[in-house]
Order: sequence, then C-alpha cells, then structure tokens
Amino acid sequence: VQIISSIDSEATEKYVPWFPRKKADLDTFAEKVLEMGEELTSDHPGAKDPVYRARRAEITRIAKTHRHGQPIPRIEYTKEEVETWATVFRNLAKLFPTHACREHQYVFPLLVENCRYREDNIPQLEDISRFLKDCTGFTLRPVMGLLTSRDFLNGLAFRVFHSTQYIRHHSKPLYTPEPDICHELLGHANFADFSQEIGLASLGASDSDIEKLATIYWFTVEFGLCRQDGEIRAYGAGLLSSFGELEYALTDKPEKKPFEPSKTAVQKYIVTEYQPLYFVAESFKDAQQKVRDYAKTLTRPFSVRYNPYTESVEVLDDK
Ligand code: TIH
Ligand code: FE2
Repeated sequence: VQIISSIDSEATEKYVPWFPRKKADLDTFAEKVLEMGEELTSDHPGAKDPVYRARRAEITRIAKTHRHGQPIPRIEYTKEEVETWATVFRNLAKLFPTHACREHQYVFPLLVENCRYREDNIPQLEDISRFLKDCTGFTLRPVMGLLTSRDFLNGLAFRVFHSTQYIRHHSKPLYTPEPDICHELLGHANFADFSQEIGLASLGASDSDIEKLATIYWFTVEFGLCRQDGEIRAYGAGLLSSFGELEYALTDKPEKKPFEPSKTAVQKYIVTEYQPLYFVAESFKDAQQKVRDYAKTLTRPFSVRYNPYTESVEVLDDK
C-alpha cells in the first residue's frame, strides 16, 4: 500500500466516507487502481520493457473482470517467469532460518504442503485462497495493481487480501518497488488477525486516520521487525519477499527504533528503496496487541462489528 496525500479540512472530518458493508461491495474497487506513481515508473525495471508490459496487461485483465464469488482464473506462467520465481524462492529459503520470525517459519511449510509452493512452480491464487479460507477465513482477490490505502485497508475488514498475480521483472529479482506475486505469496504468508483489525478501523475513517493506519500497516505488516530469543527477526512481508532488503534490514546499516504506534503512525517513509528506518516490536504478539490498542484510540461517530456468518459489517450508532 502506498500513502496518498490527503486534504484534511474540517469538512472532511465531519463527513463519513462511503465504505463497503458486505464482501461483494469490494467489487467496486476492481477497476479503481492507481497509476504507477511517477517515482515508481522511473525506478521500475520493467517500465521500459514492452514485452513485460504486455504480459502484465494480459494478467491484470483477470483482476479487472473478477467478481466476488467467482474462482480466480489460473495462470500458466512462462518459463522465464518461473525462473524469476525460482531465484526469489531459492534465495529467500536460504535466509528464512536466520532472518524470519518463527511465526513465518511455522506457516511456510504448511504452504509448501498444501499449496504447491515449490522452487519450480508458482502457486495459484485460487489454491491459496481456498486453503486460507479453510484455516483462517481469509480469501484472496486478484488486483490490477496498487489500490488506494483506503480501499486496500477496507478489504482487510472482510478478511479479503487483494493480491497481484503478475511477477516482478526478471532483471531485478532481489527487490522490486511494488508488490508482485512473490511478495504476496512469500511475504504475506502469515495472514494475521490483526490485519483485519486495521481494516475494521479503516471503515469510514477520516482521511488523516486512513493515513495513520496505512503508515502503521507499512511499518508492521510490510516492514516490521521483532525481537525473538535475544535477536532481531523480520515479520514484515516487504522484507520476507525481498532477499536484498531482508539481508540489509538485519545489518546495522538502517536505523531501528522501538515500535510505538502513536509515533510510528506519523513517520514519513519512501516506497521505492530499502527503508532507512525500521520499527522493532518486543515480539510479533506484542506488535499485534499494540496495533489493536492503537486502533481503539481512533474515534469515529459509530462503531463496526464484523459478522462472519453473513460476511458483512454491522454499523452500531454510538450516538
Ligand atoms: N520490495 C518488495 C519486494 O521486493 O518483494 C515488494 C514490496 C513490498 C512493499 C511494497 S513493494
Ligand atoms: Fe504487501
């Protein structure tokens, strides 16, 4: 997710933005993707490769036409795409034992067993979505590219994770400035409950609260570090999918500060390079609890409750 600058006047504070009430409402996001930002375009290794661009357009057409309740079409990845995946997979598998938190190390073998995670096979979103639905209630939804922070976070409220289906450019497997299938599948393997809590807090939230929640999401779900047995380990998906940044993050080159949601929420960050600063939680669990407590401090004129039976949110008027 990327931060979208927002105008925050008193008027927008009083007005409650539209938000989805049921899972099928997420269909309205399908075509609302952000253009690759200018920064991203100039930095992106695939930006000037017409073959790569055409392939991306072909894959994103699936996301454009996908609707709630439909199976996610399978993609037959090319030999070159599978080779890129293999490079990322192989290098990350080497780093996980020493660099990834234990929660990630627990989930990874389950995906290997149940979802055909292999060096020579790019898993299919449909298989992972079904597996996750069974064990966590999360489902995946294909997405064309970056959604606004609001739309992406709103999806999490319904335990829906918007996932790209295309792969990074083969020239730069160690790091890509935007999400791709390696990032979604290798990085976001631990779909924690707390991402739904960030999502629920985002429904109808003011623009400034969306920005804070997106920043918290960035520094936890995407780039979080935590302590474990006296060492620092990565739990953030942006780290767990980039073998370049994963290695860098645990050296003493970047700055590290303790994770404190109210401070973290207003920290500026860049999206196209290795992060110069990470926030370290006492543990993965501790990060979760702190995010939960922080979400409760954001005020809205109403509260929401998720009903898992109907996959919809109930709005409770507090006034
Ligand atoms: N930089 C990550 C990678 O190379 O896998 C992808 C991204 C994470 C967060 C934003 S883009
Ligand atoms: Fe991500």
